[in-house]
Amino acid sequence: MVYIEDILARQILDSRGNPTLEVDVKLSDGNIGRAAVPSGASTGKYEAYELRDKKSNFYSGYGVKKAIENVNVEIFNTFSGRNPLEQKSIDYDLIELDGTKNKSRLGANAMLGFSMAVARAAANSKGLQLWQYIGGIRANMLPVPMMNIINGGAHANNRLDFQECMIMPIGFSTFSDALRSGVEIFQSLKKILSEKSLSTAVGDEGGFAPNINNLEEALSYISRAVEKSGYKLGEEIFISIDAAASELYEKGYYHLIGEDKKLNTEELINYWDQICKKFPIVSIEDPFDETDWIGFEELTKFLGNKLQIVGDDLFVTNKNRLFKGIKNKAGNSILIKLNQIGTVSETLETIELAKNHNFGVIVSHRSGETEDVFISDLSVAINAGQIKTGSLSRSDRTAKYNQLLRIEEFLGDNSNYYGQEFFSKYT
Ligand code: 2PG
Ligand code: MG
Repeated sequence: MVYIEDILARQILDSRGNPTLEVDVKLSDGNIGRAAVPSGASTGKYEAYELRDKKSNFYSGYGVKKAIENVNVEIFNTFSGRNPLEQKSIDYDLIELDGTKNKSRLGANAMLGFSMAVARAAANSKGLQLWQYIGGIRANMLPVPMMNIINGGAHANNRLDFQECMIMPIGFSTFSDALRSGVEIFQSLKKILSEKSLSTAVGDEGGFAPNINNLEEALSYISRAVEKSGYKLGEEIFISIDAAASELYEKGYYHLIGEDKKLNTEELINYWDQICKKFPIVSIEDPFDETDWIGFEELTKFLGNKLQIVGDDLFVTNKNRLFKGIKNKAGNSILIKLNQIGTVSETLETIELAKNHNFGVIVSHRSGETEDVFISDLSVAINAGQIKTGSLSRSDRTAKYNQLLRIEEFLGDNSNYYGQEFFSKYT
């Protein structure tokens, strides 16, 4: 039997220059699995706990020394000698070892780094690519990318209230053509913005962060860029938004400072309705606060057959929260982030629950990323159909697209692109 011989965590840097963990799992057959852990900025309050040292004179409190020690001592002592193919029992023993509800003792970052590295090591040991190992022979679907080409909210220092304005190249038959359209639109947008003397510096996810202060203006610039690139908005290219509304919510109201508006839930529903009438929007993520179940339910009732309504902070990749959403018809899709829940197995279980109830599944990066492309493989492994991994600049973002290009090439004629299926569901 192949077994885990060594486990080694080290500190590396994420795309914001903050420390994070990279974990190596070395097997008795000589194979190594390596994984790095991402980190959010607009984190949901129900996410698993990210362990930071909080010593202000050391990486401004962002150090991960304790999390690294937890991997190198406790996790190593418990899991060396184990069979890496037993992902599920390893993950559940890891949860038990931690012993807390939110993974705060060992740290979800420590746990996830190990869990992901085990999966990679097992794949390598089997001579398989990660997506093949996780997905088996049914894995063949390349995802529609949600490309975040205008950044706002907590990811940029402009006045745009909402966090992400994304394009979705749906009307294409291959991933590589869809990606190309995104790149061309991104470059056109750059020209349009600079002609208007607006900044073309990029935000955390590689999209532009021009100093504009309302959503309509941002979407108008995107519409022009689509047109200038020779694509048809509403036929080939559609718009998707991550409102990240938890960041705007205080005492029952949504404070849109850039737009100078203070809206209650009902007024915000109306706001979404109006903006959907003006632009071909097919997906809105976190249109309401993570506690505003009523908002999600009402919007789903009202627009859920036309629109993907995605829970990110609402569900935090957590099976129990998703279950509540399914029961109450709050949203119709889930954003999947491994580090919101903290192990590979729990992530896969949440995905399975979503799929069994016809919820859309979007595999997602975090705003603080690394060069690790685990999520690209995951998106294909589970035939998610959608991936959200930022804009068309910054290697931390393009690395994910580049891995999808490699997988597409490998699958050749066996590959499918989700565009048409998405199209028939929501457009
Ligand atoms: C989000 C993510 C990723 P963060 O809100 O969906 O785009 O941002 O990682 O900052 O939570
Ligand atoms: Mg989000």
